[in-house]
This record gives sequence, C-alpha cells and structure tokens, in this order.
Amino acid sequence: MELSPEQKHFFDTFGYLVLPGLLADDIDWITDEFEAVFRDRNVAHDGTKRSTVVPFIDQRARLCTLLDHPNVVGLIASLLGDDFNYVGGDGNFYTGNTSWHSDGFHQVGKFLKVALYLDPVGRESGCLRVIPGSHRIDLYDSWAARQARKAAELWGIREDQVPSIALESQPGDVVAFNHNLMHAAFSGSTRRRMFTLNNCAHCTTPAEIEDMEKYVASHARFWLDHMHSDLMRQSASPARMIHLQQVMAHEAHLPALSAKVRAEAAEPSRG
Ligand SMILES: O=C(O)CCC(=O)C(=O)O
Repeated sequence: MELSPEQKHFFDTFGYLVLPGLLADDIDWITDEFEAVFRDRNVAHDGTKRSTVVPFIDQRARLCTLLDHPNVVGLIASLLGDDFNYVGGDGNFYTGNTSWHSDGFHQVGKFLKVALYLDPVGRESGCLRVIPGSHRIDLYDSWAARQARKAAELWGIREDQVPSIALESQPGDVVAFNHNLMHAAFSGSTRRRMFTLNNCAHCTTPAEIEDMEKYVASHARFWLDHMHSDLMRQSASPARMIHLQQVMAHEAHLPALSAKVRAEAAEPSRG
C-alpha cells in the first residue's frame, strides 16, 4: 500500500488523513488483543479517569505485527520514508473530553501519530477533531488557533465550538496526523477505546537527533527504561528492526530520567 501523491499533498497541507477501512479485515483480532492487554495487566477501567498503557502494541506478540502490516507500514512509509522510526504509542480507555492541544511541537523532524478508534465515533461522541493547517511551523507564533484551549477568553466560545474538522470513524478506519496539529475530542463515552503508533522520520541531522532524544526523554513520565518492549525487539524481523534501531541507539538517557520520576510520582502518567 502506498498513498497517492494527492493524499501525501493533503497530509502536508492540512496535517491529517483518514484512511477508511484500512484495517477493516483485521479489526476483530485487533480489538480482542486490545482488550487482552488491559486484562493481562489487571487494569479495571471504571470510567472515572483515563486508563493508559505505554508502549501499547508492544505488549502482545500479535499486536507487534502491526509494525509489519503492509497497510500500516505503507501508510507510515508514504509519509515519513521507508526507514521511519517507531517511537511507541499508547492504548487508552478515554473518559470525558480531551482539550485542544498538540503533541508537543517539532520545529525539526517530522512526527506522525497513527490512531485507531475501536468503536464508532462521531462529532458528538468522541471522535478526533482537528484544526487543519495548525501543524504549520511558519504559523506557530502568528496564528491564534494554536491557543484554542483558551477559546472562551479569546473568542467567547466553548472549546467544542472551535471551528474544526470532525474525523468521524468506524472500527477498521485509521486516522493519521502530524504531532504538531491541534486536536481534541468531545462528548465521548466513559469507555472510549483508542490506541496509537507514534513514528518519526529517520533522523539525519544533529538537530533532528536532539529532537528525537528529547521526545524519548519525555517518556520518563511513563516510567519506561526503553521505548520498545523486549517482545517487540525480540520478535522483530530485519524489516521491522529498521524501524527500531535508531531509537535503540538514542535512548540511553531514559532509565535515569525514569528513575527520578518514579521516585517522585505516585503512578505513571496517564497521558
Ligand atoms: O481521542 C482523544 O481523546 C484525543 C487523542 C489525542 O489527543 C492523542 O492521541 O494525542
């Protein structure tokens, strides 16, 4: 699977893409495996707060194979290049709204989130909403849309009234977006199931390496010593290894940072 030039252009211009049915043939086993991750870890989601597991697909052998799946690899490689890096991801039972935010902001390097919502989600039932174009580096300082969390103060409207596109999806659809893009979700259930694969382009400059190392460091909040699980690495084919090795070479700073957070925080971060 390769994206068309028009799809790539759309992604570069607006910061996101929806691929209807990209994993429709696999969604039954994916959903079973999703539930198994939380069951294996004895996470009883009671709906009062978000439950999260990081890294997510790494927890189960079959989920790891998503990083070998031609449709997943084809999507990511189309946007980031064949030698893209896989940098983990989260599995979630969401509860309540997610306020407007971007997943950090990368002035160098290109970061892509691939997300699967495992239940039908619509505009008023917790689908991802995005502000097209808000990923643009040249608009970072100049476009107030990046302040959408302050919608009431800036524009006299609620956050859920901010002009945006609702990426409604069915199980088996795949949503992909640039980490810089402003996104949010409103009015979902207290058991909204979703998981992600985060990826970045292979780093070639010192600035890109530094940016990726900072991203790795931010995972101390999840108490991780490595970005990938042993299972993900030990079961990797040479083809999968291409997506792991640069991250493995740049995560030596993570264990000490995680040890510090572990000593200070009551539990790993939930997001
Ligand atoms: O679905 C949601 O509530 C938001 C997802 C999100 O913010 C993310 O994956 O970064």
